[in-house]
Amino acid sequence: MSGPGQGGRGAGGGTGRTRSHRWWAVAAGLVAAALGVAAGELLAAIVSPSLSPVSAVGSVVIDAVPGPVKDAAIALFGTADKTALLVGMGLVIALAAAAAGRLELRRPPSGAAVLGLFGAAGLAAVLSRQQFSLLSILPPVAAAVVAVLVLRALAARIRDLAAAPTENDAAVRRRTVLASVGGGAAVALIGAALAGIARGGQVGVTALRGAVRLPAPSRPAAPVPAGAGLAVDGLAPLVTPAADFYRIDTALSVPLIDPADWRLRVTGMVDREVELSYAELLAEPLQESYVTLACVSNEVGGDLIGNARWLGLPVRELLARAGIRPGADMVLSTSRDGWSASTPLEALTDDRDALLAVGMNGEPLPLEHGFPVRLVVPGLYGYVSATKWVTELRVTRFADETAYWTDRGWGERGPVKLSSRIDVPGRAPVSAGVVTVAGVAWAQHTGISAVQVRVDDGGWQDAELAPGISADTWRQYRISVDLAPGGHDLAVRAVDANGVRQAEEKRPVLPDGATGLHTIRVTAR
Ligand SMILES: Nc1nc2c(c(=O)[nH]1)N[C@H]1C(S)=C(S)[C@@H](COP(=O)(O)O)O[C@H]1N2
Ligand SMILES: [Mo]
Repeated sequence: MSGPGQGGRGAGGGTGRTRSHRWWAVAAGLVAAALGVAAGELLAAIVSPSLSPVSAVGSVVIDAVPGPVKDAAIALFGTADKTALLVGMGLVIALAAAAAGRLELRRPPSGAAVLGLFGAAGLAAVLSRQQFSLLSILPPVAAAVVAVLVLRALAARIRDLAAAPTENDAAVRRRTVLASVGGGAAVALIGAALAGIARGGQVGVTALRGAVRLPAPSRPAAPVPAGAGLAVDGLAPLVTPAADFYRIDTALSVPLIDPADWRLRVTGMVDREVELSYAELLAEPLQESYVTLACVSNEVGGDLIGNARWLGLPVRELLARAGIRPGADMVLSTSRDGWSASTPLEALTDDRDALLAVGMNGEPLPLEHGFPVRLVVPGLYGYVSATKWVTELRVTRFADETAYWTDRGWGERGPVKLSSRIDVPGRAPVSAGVVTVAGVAWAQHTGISAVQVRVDDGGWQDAELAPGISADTWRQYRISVDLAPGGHDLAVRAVDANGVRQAEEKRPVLPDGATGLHTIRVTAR
């Protein structure tokens, strides 16, 4: 065999062949990056499923992007925001990997250096996470080493091919390149599949959740009054099925918690610290209540709101057991993944049903909604109250500590704003004549007393208000209006139990919730 240097670079010189070498280089870059990512994810899955470098980078991105961008992403992608982020990350990595392949072919080892940089970014991301441990360094380092070595090896073979002195040599070397690139791609696929399987932690916790037997509530929820759920097609159901419940959190991969390992600690300005296991919590007298949970990022008319039946222990009983010291005015709740919320103490000690919840609609909490235990506080937006995967309640003072979103410019107090939404009619044109308008209105912990609908510049008309479950839940309304053929603007406004009317002034979701009236344009034919 002649030496690799013999023909010199570009010996095969024809533009067609050079172009095909470039494509091989792109493929080499992609395969190298894929193998690196697969190796890192596989190792992470084996070491600890919560240490995936991809998730760590994603979480850093989530924490780093400015609030308004995050809000825009939520508005644009809704609950698919995380899939969108992962797809975006995949595209960035693929583009960089393709470029790295080309670079490595022309100017080694600059392409390998690009992949090394990506590994370093993964390492930095892992190091910045809360759950940092020495072991967590391994996956990103392994990913970088694998990617760099594979790229160097593949690029060397492509250069070999480019330098083939004869067509015969070229044919042999092309087969070598094809076999290594193809083989690498196959191994990457298998590795990714194995990582998915090893991530079976998720499967495992799902099984543990399936084994949980929730106790019957000592204090069941008051029965839903007859007629509270109106039979109108397209109207949000009175009780939101868990599968349709909006999901908002900063956790790229759902924290996987074995209920047997779960502990809640009550700490801070207390007379005695209290610790509670899941079994102990289930043995407490639990109560059930319907609470409508809303996100502060919900735009007027938006769907980041849902109503569920929650089973849990009133937080005030737990706090009473710990004994609150004078001067405290806030409880900082922290989740397993390091997220936090600052809740006004009085919302957790007054007579409202603030719950340390284990159940949602009669089932253990879904993994995405906080399994095994979360907080639910009527009347407050989720960001200041609804900590999922909660592990600590620290009694403290607003003056001393801040929480995840309040650190990022959101209001310190987050009472839910009185609001209402039109669900029906939807976007499709309606037949002119009598048209049903229906939707929901909410003023958690205060209650709704009236809902009114306006057609174009007409007067406000009282809608039929369905009976409510409690002041903590939304209420459905319905009204028949007469629409002449043509376009019409429909608006809705609610009045709360104190007679306060929903604010018409348009305000954005930042810093403490949107205001304004939900208005829709309908075409009648
Ligand atoms: N651990 C954790 N809990 C969290 C969050 C989070 O990012 N992490 N987001 C909060 C926000 S902003 C909202 S609106 C509610 C949403 O709860 P859901 O996803 O069950 O609807 O969870 C709250 N609890
Ligand atoms: Mo939220």
